[in-house]
Amino acid sequence: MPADFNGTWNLVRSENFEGYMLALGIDFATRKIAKMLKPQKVIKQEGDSFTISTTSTFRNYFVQFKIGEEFEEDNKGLDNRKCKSVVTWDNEKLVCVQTGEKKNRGWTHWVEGDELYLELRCEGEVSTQVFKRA
Ligand code: VLP
Repeated sequence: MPADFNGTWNLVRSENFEGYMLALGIDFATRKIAKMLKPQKVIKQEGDSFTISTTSTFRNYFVQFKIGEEFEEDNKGLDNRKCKSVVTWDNEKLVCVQTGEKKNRGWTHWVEGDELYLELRCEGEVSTQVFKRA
């Protein structure tokens, strides 16, 4: 039985988001705003099909995928770089590899108790975000 990510999740803490944004080349002004945000994620999971909407007072981002099926990701409103993404299961974790201009880019989601974790990776930087059920 894979983990159940369904639900509405609010950011409660984050580590090294600044480092991740720097690795992505996000400009100073945008980073100053982005690091103050408390985004909300709404995840819908039906078998191996997922939608993840991340919303905030500043920008929103939506992604839709099926496990194991590569898709074009535009990262619109984030760094706007296109990449080819694929999400797979690693036991109970969802692992996304984002192949493109940036090396070692991707993310991992997992649930621990009532918390949703998101590890964001780019080049040598790793940021961890923790969300709680709304
Ligand atoms: C861009 C980099 C902040 C910073 C400026 C905009 C959308 C997995 C995945 C969904 C993400 C999180 C994106 C963080 C990139 C910041 C606007 C923040 C709100 O989540 O849940 O594909 O990629």
